[in-house]
Amino acid sequence: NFLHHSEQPAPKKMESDINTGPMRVLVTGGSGLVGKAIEHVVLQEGGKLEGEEWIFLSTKDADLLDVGQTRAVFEKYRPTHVIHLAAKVGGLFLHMKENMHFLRDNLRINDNVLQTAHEMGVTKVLSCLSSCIFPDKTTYPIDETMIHNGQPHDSNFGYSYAKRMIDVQNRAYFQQFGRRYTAIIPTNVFGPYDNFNIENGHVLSALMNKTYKAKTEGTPVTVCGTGAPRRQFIYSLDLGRLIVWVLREYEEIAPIILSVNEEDEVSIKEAVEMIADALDFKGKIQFDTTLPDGQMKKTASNAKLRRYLPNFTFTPLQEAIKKTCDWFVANYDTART
Ligand code: NAP
Ligand code: GFB
Repeated sequence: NFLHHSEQPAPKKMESDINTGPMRVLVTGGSGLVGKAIEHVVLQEGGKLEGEEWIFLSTKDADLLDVGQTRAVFEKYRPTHVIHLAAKVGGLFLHMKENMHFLRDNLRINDNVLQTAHEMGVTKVLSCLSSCIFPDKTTYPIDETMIHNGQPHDSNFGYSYAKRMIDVQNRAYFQQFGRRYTAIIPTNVFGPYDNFNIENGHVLSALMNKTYKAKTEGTPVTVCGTGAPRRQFIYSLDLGRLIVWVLREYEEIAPIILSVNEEDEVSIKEAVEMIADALDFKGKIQFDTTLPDGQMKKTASNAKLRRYLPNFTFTPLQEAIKKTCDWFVANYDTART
């Protein structure tokens, strides 16, 4: 059906698209895990080109739930391009508690950002979906054409449907106005500036905090669930490098999965052992199987990415976990815990 639009030819450029000057890039959610990684790539790794402006927003600049504040920040910066990361984000346990808030807040943020970008003639918007929004009952590996092929996992249906609507909105802005608004689909992201809160954070950041505390207090580490679920973890700096590439070079409306290879998928248990190594934790690791496993797997194919970037190399997982743990310990007092 019309949503399986990955075969679509790259759309013709709209008059307003032919922006010959340097980019002025507005990054919503610029103060978060992914935003900070893009900032590092742009400012420290030559990601920013001569004459370009990159602006990294947080809620202090504008609460994007509010359409007036959204318009004001767009009018202030007049971006030619937008990387839209801002969202209500959380790990499995926060999702299970607040599906309606995840649905409504993200629908509102996304509509405010996309409609304002359209009204202001933004040339390109790159929004962020997630690999947890795919159908729970599916064949593997999952690819970009399968987003809408069935119900998402019940634990985060609110967030999943809000994210899926970005893909529908992008399609609608293209079909009616020729807007080249697209999206990326990262798998589980981790890295410096993550949310390390034990209750609401994602698995790796929460477990890094738990392991650090266990080492300090001489207590065991408790992993939620069986440790059997499998995930493809992408290091935030690798994702940042790929996002800068997508902004500059990727012309399709259809989303693109940004993930490590399928064979780099690991179990939660294997990831926990890497964290213990990275933090030199030698104590007991126990599994509380009264707690949920959530999705057992959501193996995604990065074949489309490999068609564009066959030689992109990801940071090896153990090395990326070590770098993140070192950052966490060095920044413990200011990290989100
Ligand atoms: P994060 O660290 O929690 O950062 C969220 C960002 O959104 C922060 O900059 C936050 O600003 C901003 N934000 C939240 N509510 C806002 C509002 N009402 N108005 C304006 N800004 C608001 O999240 P993240 O992990 O970087 O996620 C970034 C994007 O990647 C999200 O779209 C997420 O869905 C997607 N993603 C994440 C993962 C993952 O595993 N982390 C995986 C796949 C996709 P403040 O700092 O001011 O709160
Ligand atoms: O990152 P996470 O919370 O979310 O990982 P998802 C949940 C998996 O890690 C489950 C196990 O299998 C949990 O049983 N786990 C073990 C833990 N110990 C812990 C712990 O201490 N904390 C947490 N949080 N999990 C995410 C979405 O789903 O997928 C995000 O919530 C994002 O929004 C991401 O879209 C891609 O991986 O299940």
